[in-house]
Amino acid sequence: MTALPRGGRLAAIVFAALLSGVLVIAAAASAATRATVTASAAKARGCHTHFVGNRAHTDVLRVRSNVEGLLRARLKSRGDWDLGVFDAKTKRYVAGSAALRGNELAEGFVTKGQRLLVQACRFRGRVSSARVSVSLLATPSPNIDGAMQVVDVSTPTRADKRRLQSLGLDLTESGGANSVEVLLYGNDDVQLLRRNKFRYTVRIADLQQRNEANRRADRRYGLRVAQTGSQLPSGSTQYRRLPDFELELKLLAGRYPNLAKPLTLPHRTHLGRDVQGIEIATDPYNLRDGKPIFLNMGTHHAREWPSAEHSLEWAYDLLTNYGNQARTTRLVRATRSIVIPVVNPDGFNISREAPDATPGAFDYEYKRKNCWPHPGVATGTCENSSEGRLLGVDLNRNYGGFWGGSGASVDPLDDTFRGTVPFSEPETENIRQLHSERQITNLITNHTYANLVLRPPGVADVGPPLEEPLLKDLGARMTSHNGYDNIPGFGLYDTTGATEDWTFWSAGGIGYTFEIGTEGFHPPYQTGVVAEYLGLPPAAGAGQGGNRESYYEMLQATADTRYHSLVRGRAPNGWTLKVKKSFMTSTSPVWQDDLGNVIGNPMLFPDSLESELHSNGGRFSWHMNPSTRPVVAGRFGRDPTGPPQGRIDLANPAGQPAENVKAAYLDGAYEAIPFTVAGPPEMDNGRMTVHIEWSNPDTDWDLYVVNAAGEVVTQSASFGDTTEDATLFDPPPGQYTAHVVNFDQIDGAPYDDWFNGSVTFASPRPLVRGPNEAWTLTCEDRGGRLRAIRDLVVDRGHRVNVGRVCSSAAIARAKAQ
Ligand code: 0X9
Ligand code: ZN
Repeated sequence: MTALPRGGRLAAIVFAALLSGVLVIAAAASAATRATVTASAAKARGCHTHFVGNRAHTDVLRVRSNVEGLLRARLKSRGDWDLGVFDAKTKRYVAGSAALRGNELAEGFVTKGQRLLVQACRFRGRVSSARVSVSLLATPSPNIDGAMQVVDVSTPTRADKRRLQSLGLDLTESGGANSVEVLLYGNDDVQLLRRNKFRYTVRIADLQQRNEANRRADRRYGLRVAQTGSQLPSGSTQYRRLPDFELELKLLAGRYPNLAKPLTLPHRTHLGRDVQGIEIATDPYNLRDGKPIFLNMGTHHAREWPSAEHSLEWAYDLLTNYGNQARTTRLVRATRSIVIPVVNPDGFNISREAPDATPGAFDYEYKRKNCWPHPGVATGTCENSSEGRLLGVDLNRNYGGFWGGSGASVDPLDDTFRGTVPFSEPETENIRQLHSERQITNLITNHTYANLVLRPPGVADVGPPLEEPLLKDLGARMTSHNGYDNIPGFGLYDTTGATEDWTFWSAGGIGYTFEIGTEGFHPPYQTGVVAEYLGLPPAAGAGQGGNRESYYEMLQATADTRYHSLVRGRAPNGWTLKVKKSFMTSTSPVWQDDLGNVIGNPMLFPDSLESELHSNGGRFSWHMNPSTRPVVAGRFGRDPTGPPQGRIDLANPAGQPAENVKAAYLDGAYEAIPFTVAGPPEMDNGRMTVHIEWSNPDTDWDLYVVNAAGEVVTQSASFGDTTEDATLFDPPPGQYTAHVVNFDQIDGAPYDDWFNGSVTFASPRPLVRGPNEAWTLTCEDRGGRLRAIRDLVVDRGHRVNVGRVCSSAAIARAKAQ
C-alpha cells in the first residue's frame, strides 16, 4: 500500500488515489512520478511473477500510460525490495525487477492509454519502505523500409570478409569458410550489399514473421512441458526475462546457503542496474580459499538469449547435483564456480521485452550492444533513441586486449562499435575487475550462434599462444559433447577487443567463446536452449551430452592442475598472503576508420592484478594463473623435421567438364587435378597453398581442395579478381585433388580458361619463447603488517612449494638477497 512517509493507512489510500490521478493527467512523457511505498512484512517471493494486490508485503501504484513506448519504474531502498508491473485489466506481466538489494529498474513496453499496476514488494530484511518513481518514454518507430531478412553472403576470402565487415552491416558469426550470415534491416541494407557487388542467398525472407512463429512455438512448447515436465535442471519451460534471472539467482542463493553466495559486480550499468551472479563452492563466503575458479557467463550481446539460459542452467546443475551425484560433488569441492548469466542487463532487458511491444519496437529485439548513451551522437536514451537498437557499445569489442584493430568499428552507430577507449564500459570493467581480484583460471563466455567453440586468439596475426596444443585439446574434449567446431577465435573473421583476448593474454586464465546453436540469436526455446544444453535432437551434440557435458569438461579442467599453476606452502593461522602484478597492456595499432586505411599507434593502459589467500594455519594450496602473461610468454610453433616439399604444377586438363560449363561446385561440373603431399620425416610442410589464375576478370574460377576421403579441406571462391589461393596449415600427407569450377559471375561474359596452377609449401614456424614474469608474493600478519615479500615464478601446469614463506627465516633470506 502507498504511504506518505508518516501517513496512516487512510492517508495512504487518499495519497494513492491522488497519485494515480496525477499520473493519468500527466502528459510529459518523461516526467517521473514519485511515491514512497511501505510494507509491514517481508516475503521471499517473486514480485513480477503474479499480481497479488495490496498485501502485508506489497504496495501498489496505479499508472496510465500517455505514450506508445516504454514504462520505466525505479525503486530505491536500503532493504531488498522488488518490482512488478502489470496490465490493470488482464493482470499480465509488463515489466519487473528483482535485484539482490534495493536498486530496481523495471522496464517494459506499453501502449497509449494502457492502465498499469506497479507492485512493489518487500522481499527480505527490516526496511519497511522504498521510494518508487515511474516515467514513460515514447519510443519512435525505427524507420525501416522493407522487411528484415537474414541472408548468406558469399565471402570466400579473408579480404571479402573484411570488405563486408567494413560496410557497417549487422554480421553474425554464423557461416562457413565461404560465407557469412548477415541481418538486413530493410531495403537500404539490400541496396548496400548490391552496390558493393556481394552475392547472397536469402535464408529468412521475413524475420519478424519468423520470430512471431518462434514465439508461438515457444508457447506451445511451454504448455506441453507444463504437463510432461521439463528436462532442464531448473525445470524451466520458456525464455526467462531479466527479473526471472535476478529472482532465480536470489532464490538459489537462499535455498543453498552453504553452497552458494550471491554476487553483485562493482559497477552499475549506464541505466543504473546492478549486474548479478552467483558463486558456488563448499565454503562460498570464503573468497580467499585459494581454489581454482570457473567463470561461466552469458549475454554480453543483448539478443543472444540462450547464452544466459545456458549459464543459469549450469548453476542449477551444480547446486541440485551436489551431494546427489559423485562427479558433481567431487568437482564442486575442488573448485569455485562463478555464474553471471546476464553481463549486459540493460541491453538484454530491452531485447527480451521487445516482442511484447507494438511492431514499431521490433528493431529492439535485435539489439546487440549495451546502453552507452552516445553523448553528442544520438538523441534520447537507450530505449527511445532516434537510432533504435543501434545506441551502445559492443561489449565484445571493448575489452583491452588488442582493442581497436580489425573487426571492430570506430562508428558509434555500428553494431560492432568498440567504445571510446578500452574498457570504457561498466559491463566490461566489471569482468575485468573480477579477473583482477580473483584467480579466474577457466572461463566460458556464451554467445549465439554458429556451433563453435572458439579459443584465443581472436586475431590471426597475433599467432597461436604457447598453450595452443592444450587449448586445442580441451576444446576437442568440449566439442565431443556439443558437436561444434573447435577452432581459433579468428576462424571466421578477425575480431579485436573480445573477452578472452584480455582475460587470457593478460590475466592468464584459459578461456573459450561458445557460439551456441545454428538457428539464430534466439531460436525456439526447445532447440536453442533445451536441445543444445542437454544434447537432444536437433542439436549437433544430440546423444553426446550437449553443452552441459561440455561445461563439465571445463569444470574437470578447472580442478586439473595441468591447466593452471599451483603454489603450496605453510603460513600462520589468520595471516593473509597476496600475489600481485602490475603491467601495461597494449592495444592493437588503433584503426582510425573501418577500412584500416588510417592506422594510429597502439595505446598502452595500466593493469593490476591482486588476489588474496587466507591461511588457516599449516599447509595451504593456492591455485592461480601462471606468473608470466601468455602475451609475453611466447608463441606456439615447432621445429621442421625436414625441408618443405617443392612446388607442384597443376596442369589444366583439356576437355574436362568445367571447360565450357558455368556451374556451381555442387552441380558436379568441375575439373579434377590430383596431387600428392609428402610427409615427415623427409618433408615437413607447415603450410600448403593451392593457387590458380586466369587473365579475364569477367570470368570467375573457383577452387576446392579435397582429401582422399572426399572431404573439402580448404577452398577459395572469391570473385572480382583473377586468382584463387586455398590454404591449409599442416596438411596431413597423402593424396589430394584440386577441383576447379567454372563459375561465371557476370552473365554472358566470354569464356576464358585458367592457366598457371600450382601447389606450394612452406616450413612450419618455430616456437618462440619470451621472458619470464613473476608474481610478487607477500605475507601480512593478523594486524595487516607486511611480514614477508618475495618474487614467485610459476608456469602453467607447474607446482611450486614455497615452504614456510612467512617465517622469520624466510624474511631473513629475502632480506639477504
Ligand atoms: O562477434 C562476436 O563478438 C562473436 N560472435 S557473435 O555472433 N556472438 O557476436 C564472436 C567473437 C569471436 N572472437 C573471439 N571470441 N575472439
Ligand atoms: Zn555474441
